[in-house]
Amino acid sequence: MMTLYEFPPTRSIRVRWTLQELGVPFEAVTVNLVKGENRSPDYLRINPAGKVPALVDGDLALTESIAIVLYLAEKHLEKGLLPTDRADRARLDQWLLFTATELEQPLWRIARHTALYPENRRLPDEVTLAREDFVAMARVLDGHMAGREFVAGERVSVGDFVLAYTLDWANEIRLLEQTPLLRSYMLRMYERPAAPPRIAAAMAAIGG
Ligand SMILES: N[C@@H](CCC(=O)N[C@@H](CS)C(=O)NCC(=O)O)C(=O)O
Repeated sequence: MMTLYEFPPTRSIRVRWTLQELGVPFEAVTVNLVKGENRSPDYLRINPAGKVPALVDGDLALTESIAIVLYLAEKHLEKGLLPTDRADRARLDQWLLFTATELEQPLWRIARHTALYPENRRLPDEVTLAREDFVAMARVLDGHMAGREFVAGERVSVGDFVLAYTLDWANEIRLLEQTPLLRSYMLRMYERPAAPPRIAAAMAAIGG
């Protein structure tokens, strides 16, 4: 049985989403970041970075949400969460990297400079710049998504779960207002029966 180490509002949602879409059994362990459980010696043995998510599958302890969802989709290739066409697979990798570097990084900079760094070290200009960076790259994605149902190929893939979660994060800080197409794509993805709770619901559940 695989074990997912998660904390619901975080990037672990990407992995839970993938596991639920695959319909495979897994054990879920909550690593409460608010209580600092990610810094316990036991958890640091699984992920020395002290971050969630992590997935343990037999002898394999894997970190990095995108590496984990790709592993899961490859392990259960028959479930069709990866494009079979070589060009579509390359496009999937392209958009996964775009999501991690061009979309998620500005969101992470905003989170750090509004909430995570010590108050006296936060840089308001960095937040303004990161918001601009996000919107510029969201517009590029918006152009790509015009007339498309899924981010890569003609079927849903793990790229859609990673992207929809990231867009939900952006939506939480009102960064999708200029790209309504991306917002409706994100909402459509979360209507899937196997979708996890939205970030706002996960936050409410932990009293955030
Ligand atoms: N690139 C990593 C990022 C993981 C990450 O930064 N997780 C955050 C929550 S979204 C975390 O565990 N933070 C705890 C900490 O840094 O102490 C991934 O995608 O898995």
